[in-house]
Amino acid sequence: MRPRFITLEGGEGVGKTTNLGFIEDYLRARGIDLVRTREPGGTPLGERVRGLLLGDGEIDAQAELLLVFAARAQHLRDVIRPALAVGRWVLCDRFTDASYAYQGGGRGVPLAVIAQLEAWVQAGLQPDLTLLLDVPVELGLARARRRGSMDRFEAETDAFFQRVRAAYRERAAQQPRRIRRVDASGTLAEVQARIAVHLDELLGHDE
Ligand code: Z5A
Repeated sequence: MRPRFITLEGGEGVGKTTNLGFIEDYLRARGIDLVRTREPGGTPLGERVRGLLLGDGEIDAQAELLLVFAARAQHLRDVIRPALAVGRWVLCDRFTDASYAYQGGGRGVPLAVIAQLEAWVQAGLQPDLTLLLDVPVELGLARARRRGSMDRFEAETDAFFQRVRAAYRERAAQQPRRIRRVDASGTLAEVQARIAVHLDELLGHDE
């Protein structure tokens, strides 16, 4: 079976981390060998960049965008492309759709600039499937804030997260084959049943 590149996206508190474990188990139970990774992060350099991005202090929007793409370039070279090349699936917590949502929608960076970096760094590589976990901003923030200490993004305003959500939903509407919006409100069991439908569809393509 051709290896697949799956990404998980969404705003704050949508349950990405919680559901990544479910997706990993679901795929492994069906005999799929996969690499689970995340952005920003996934490599020693990427994890250091992540520390900078989530830490305290102001970061210019252009600098923020370049940092996420710097980490992504290393991640693609060291983790994502090598895994796919040897037939392993890749399951990644956030990828370039997050740059469009957070730096584009949230910070107002022109989408054309992000598209240029995407073309340069990814050279045509795109996820096969992106699951966009979607909940109203108020619900996601309430879940995220219950967890306690907040990082630099989580301290942003509600208006910022409304723009992030709108940008994600717009991308899903523009690329409906790749980006599947999953209603992530409701119980975990309900959300996971919705996710499984998309995984089954992807798995079914090779059967
Ligand atoms: N970023 C960027 O700006 N540009 C980029 O290009 C990239 C990233 C790649 C770090 O991401 C930041 O990087 C991110 C954008 C920026 N912004 N922030 N912050 P991250 O993915 O590491 O951070 P995060 O969004 O905060 O993810 P998270 O901490 O892993 O949260 P989550 O995955 O959305 O949620 P969770 O931890 O799985 O769940 C939250 C809580 O809700 C938890 O207590 C769960 O038990 C609970 N939960 C989950 N599902 C349910 C349901 N269905 N019902 C009830 N409760 C639930």
